[in-house]
Amino acid sequence: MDYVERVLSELKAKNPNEPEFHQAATEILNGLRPVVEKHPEYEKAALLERFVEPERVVMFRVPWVDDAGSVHVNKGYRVQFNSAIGPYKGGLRFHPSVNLSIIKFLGLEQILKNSLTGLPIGGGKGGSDFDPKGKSDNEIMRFCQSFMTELCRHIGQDTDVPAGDIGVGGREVGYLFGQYKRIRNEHVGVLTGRGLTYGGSLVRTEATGYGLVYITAEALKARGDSFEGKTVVVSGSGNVAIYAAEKAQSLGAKVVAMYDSNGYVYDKEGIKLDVIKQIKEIERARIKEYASRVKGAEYHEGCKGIWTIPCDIALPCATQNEIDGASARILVKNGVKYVAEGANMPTDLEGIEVFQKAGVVFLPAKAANAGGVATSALEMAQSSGRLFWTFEEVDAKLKNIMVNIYHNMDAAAKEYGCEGDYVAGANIAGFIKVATAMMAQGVV
Ligand code: NDP
Ligand code: 2IT
Repeated sequence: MDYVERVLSELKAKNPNEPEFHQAATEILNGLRPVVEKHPEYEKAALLERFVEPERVVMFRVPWVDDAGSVHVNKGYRVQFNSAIGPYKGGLRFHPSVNLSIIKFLGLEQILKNSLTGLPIGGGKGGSDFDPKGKSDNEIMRFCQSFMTELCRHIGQDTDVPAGDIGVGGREVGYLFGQYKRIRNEHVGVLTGRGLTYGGSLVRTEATGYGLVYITAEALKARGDSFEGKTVVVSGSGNVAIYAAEKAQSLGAKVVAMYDSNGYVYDKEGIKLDVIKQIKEIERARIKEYASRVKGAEYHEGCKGIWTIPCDIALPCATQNEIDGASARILVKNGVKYVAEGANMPTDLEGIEVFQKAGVVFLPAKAANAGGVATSALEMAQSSGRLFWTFEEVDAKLKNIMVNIYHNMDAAAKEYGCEGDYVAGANIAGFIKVATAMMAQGVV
């Protein structure tokens, strides 16, 4: 058993019933094998064992009262995974599926993603099994206030800076920030994704989706190609999906399908994003509505069918494990050439293998969706400096970061003998900086 296998088997034994955490750790550590072989000192320092163990896990009760006066209790989490290169940084997810395994997988990924941005941010993640769907604004506000009443003891602008993720957007960040400020009496950059009137950064709303398209455009450019005239399928219809679709369209691609958790819409003329934005961002309604508003569009119940639509580029932007081996095989059969992950871990391990064996250019989440957290770090910089940059300035920095990530992971893959394997390349490029910092800081 080599070092990587030993750490993985110990991790599974010590953390049973955490399948998503096992999956993320397997993908990451397998990619790091050439690095730990080159650096035997890492094993002596138990570096991988420390890397996969969160520095701190906070779990708490979140009681709240609904509009009818009934009392509810949800679970709250914050996993402060790794602070070697900067304060913990990562989103909060509010979704009924949230559990410790999911928050730990997201936190582990976040360490390497944040390192890849080149900015000084460590890795963390949090959330709750609270379901925001169907709740009134007042219920959302009371929940966020209760959640922050506990969380505020554990975070701070130089300690841990949360942001949004699934189910946490501008509205939730606003309520969370309001409660933090009220309890701590500090107006600081303790959350990112804030509104533009109270410390937020231009481009943060668009950043993950735009960044996803910028890095994919760089991969296309390296192969003498572009988004122009390409058929694109985008899964999800939330923050990441909408702005990925918007940027892909602006570069001349045709986005033909999107979904929410009930089903997908197919519009062979190209999805009309103003209609999607109206339904999803303003009305918070179901995507099914699209087919009743746009002539010629089709709605299909269920999500999986979206991957049977032929496309050149697939951008999974909803959630983990939305593309399994079977869906990957259909995409390949239908001629997909590029898959770039907007969501975190949307492709399962079998799906990744199918894409890589078929020669599909596969851009893994920790590189491809790093634009969101990178722009969060730019928001932190603006908050600390008490200044604001223009849209063009932030967008240019974001683009530059995504182009650099592409070339860094490409170079790392080449250097470690796995050219074109961006899963390994991204893991290696992200890990080296974290490992170097951890080694320098001693056994902590
Ligand atoms: P949103 O809440 O804005 O949107 C999520 C979208 O995914 C919705 O369309 C939602 O459908 C769909 N979805 C969620 N869960 C499921 C599910 N189990 N099955 C099918 N569809 C589902 O979240 P974001 O756009 O912010 O996040 C999407 C992904 O991107 C996540 O994986 C997140 O971790 C990742 N990400 C987000 C970043 C950000 O800056 N926001 C940064 C980097 C990554 P429905 O409305 O029906 O629930
Ligand atoms: O998965 C992610 O990178 C995010 N949800 C964004 C995190 C952040 O701190 O902006």
